[in-house]
Amino acid sequence: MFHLPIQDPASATQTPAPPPVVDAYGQLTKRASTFGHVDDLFYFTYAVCIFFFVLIVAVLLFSVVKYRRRTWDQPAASNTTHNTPLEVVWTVIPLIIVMIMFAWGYMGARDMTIAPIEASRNTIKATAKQWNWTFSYPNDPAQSYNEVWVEVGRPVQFLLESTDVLHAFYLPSMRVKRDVIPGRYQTVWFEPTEVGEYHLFCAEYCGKDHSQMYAKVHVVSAAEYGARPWDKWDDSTPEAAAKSGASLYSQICASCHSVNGSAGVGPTWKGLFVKNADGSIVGRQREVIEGGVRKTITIDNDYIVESIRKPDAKKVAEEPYVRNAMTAFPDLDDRKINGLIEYMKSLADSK
Ligand code: HEC
Ligand SMILES: [Cu+2]
Repeated sequence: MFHLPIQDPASATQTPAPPPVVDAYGQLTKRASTFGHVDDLFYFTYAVCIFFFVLIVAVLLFSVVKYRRRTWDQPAASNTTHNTPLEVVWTVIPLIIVMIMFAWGYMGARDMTIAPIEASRNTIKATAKQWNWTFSYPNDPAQSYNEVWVEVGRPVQFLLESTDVLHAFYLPSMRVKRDVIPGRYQTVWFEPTEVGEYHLFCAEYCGKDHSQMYAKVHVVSAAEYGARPWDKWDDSTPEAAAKSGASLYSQICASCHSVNGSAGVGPTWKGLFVKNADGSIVGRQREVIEGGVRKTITIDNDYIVESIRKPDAKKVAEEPYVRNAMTAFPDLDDRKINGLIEYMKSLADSK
């Protein structure tokens, strides 16, 4: 509803329009040099299905016409109940076909998850959580949210992590899909061949906003990649920090927190801070439960930081949020949290 994960016009990067997205068969065009088996196996399975469909329907129709009962008292032409050679044939042939699909798919899945050395040296971590994606680049403190940049022609590995429930990393243009499983790392790799923008989807139903859990994948030239386009955090002034915070909010907090006073999964941010007549900004009172004890606190920076890093320490005790939980964002660094706080404070003015 108020969740627009991949829109950020101010910072949109210039990439040429991607070439046509579907091939002659209406399939989404493949943009990776890797995993040709996905399409081959798809067409093989498709051909097998069409072949058997036509064969079975043809035999069925033929039999219906040829062996139909011509008069009401006509006795059955045959009472055969078994035919061992025929049964062996129709068991063994499908078994062979299914084993071909299995072996082909298994080898393909293995190729997709065991990365070559160039790809493992270029590993981007993708953290999935309800309902967004966070990307961390090799040896780089800056992260991006619901947008990721990869270099054209360079194999890349994704290390997949979930901080809450099952998700799945699905990038159809690159023909890769991999479950993201809480409590363990999964990997997947590919080599993009075409500059452009592609969609990454969550392909495992993961709750209310699962359908909003998609990200944009920018495949860019080496020069553009070298400029670290994901590092957009500006906190040179409190206003700039609030603006950066607002953009981060819309990417990873807006699915649960509104800024206009309406109720979401979590409390609205409007009115967390209020502006006094003298211009000073102070936090409102909040009923919380800490260690099972209900108390009233005044919202301040420490409380916000704690709510983001350790949301369970003080749970909001006000209806209807008391039953809802927030999962921690342990990866957000101080600069990001400061930007979010500046943004919350900037809302103090809004009536
Ligand atoms: C999956 C839903 C969800 C997401 C996403 C989420 N929150 Fe929350 N948040 C909640 C819920 C539910 C509560 C209230 C219950 C509690 O304290 O855990 C809450 C409480 C809070 C509080 C305490 C607010 C108060 O009114 O006392 C802060 C601060 C907060 N969240 C910040 C954030 C920030 C910053 C982000 C983005 C980085 C974020 N939240 C993303 C669900 C979410
Ligand atoms: Cu998901």
